[in-house]
Amino acid sequence: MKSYVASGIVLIFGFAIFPSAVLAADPWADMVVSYSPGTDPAPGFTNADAALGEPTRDSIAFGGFVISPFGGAADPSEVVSLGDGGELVVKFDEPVVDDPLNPFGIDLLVFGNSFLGLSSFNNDDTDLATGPTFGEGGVISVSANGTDYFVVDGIDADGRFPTNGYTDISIPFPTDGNVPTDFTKPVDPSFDVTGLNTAGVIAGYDGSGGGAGIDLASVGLSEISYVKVVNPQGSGSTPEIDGFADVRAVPEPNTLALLCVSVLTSLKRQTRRG
Ligand SMILES: [Ca+2]
Ligand SMILES: [Ca+2]
Ligand SMILES: [Ca+2]
Ligand SMILES: [Ca+2]
Repeated sequence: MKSYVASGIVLIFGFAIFPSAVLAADPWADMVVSYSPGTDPAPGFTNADAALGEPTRDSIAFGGFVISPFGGAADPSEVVSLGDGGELVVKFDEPVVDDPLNPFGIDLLVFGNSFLGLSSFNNDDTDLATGPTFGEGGVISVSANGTDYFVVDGIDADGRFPTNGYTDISIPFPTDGNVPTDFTKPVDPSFDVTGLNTAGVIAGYDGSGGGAGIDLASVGLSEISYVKVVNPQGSGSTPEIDGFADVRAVPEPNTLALLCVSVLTSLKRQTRRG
């Protein structure tokens, strides 16, 4: 009887507090539908599966380093490149939903290997973000059915905000991190990095792992399962893609309090019954 009650509790907590975690087996893209490298992708970076699963936190390139907003993923096992005219289409097993409880209205995150400009390279707190993000474009479009795609205007796939692996870093090029960021949490789109040192940038990320944030409402869709990234012919750049994430809904404090009350009430009921 006790074990029955215990599993009931887990179920209650799971449904009450992490509804999207229960629905989504994992929040990352699950399948490559198609990949066309285009002309002259970054040499060797043509493994499309690199865009599936969790974005890169620690790169194995150059002997290994920690991903920060100042240095992105750089190994062919981590990112896939789109040459001139290249195109990548991925699919999520569970739909990405335009959930009103998603932070800043952002529902989908696309991760590239962009990085922030720096005023100097002392690798300490005197190095300041100059403002611009060094990305390489990539036009994002989304689709519910895999046939009808809607272009997301003004948001580059390999652009703002650069990926960050850990919240406890204080220099631009750290060799280690202990507290992982949340790749399902968007950065506040109004955050301006200009003039901030690493600690300031990390504080502004507020635990997020970065990524280009997309509000599905902006294209009039309530949910999508397919994401396409195109490098238009003649763009002059070669975007890299690291991964895609379904943003995790965050219940408002009032909702959370109510859920806790209801969980406690049902626990009491179960205890009485047992
Ligand atoms: Ca998934
Ligand atoms: Ca939204
Ligand atoms: Ca890039
Ligand atoms: Ca990846």
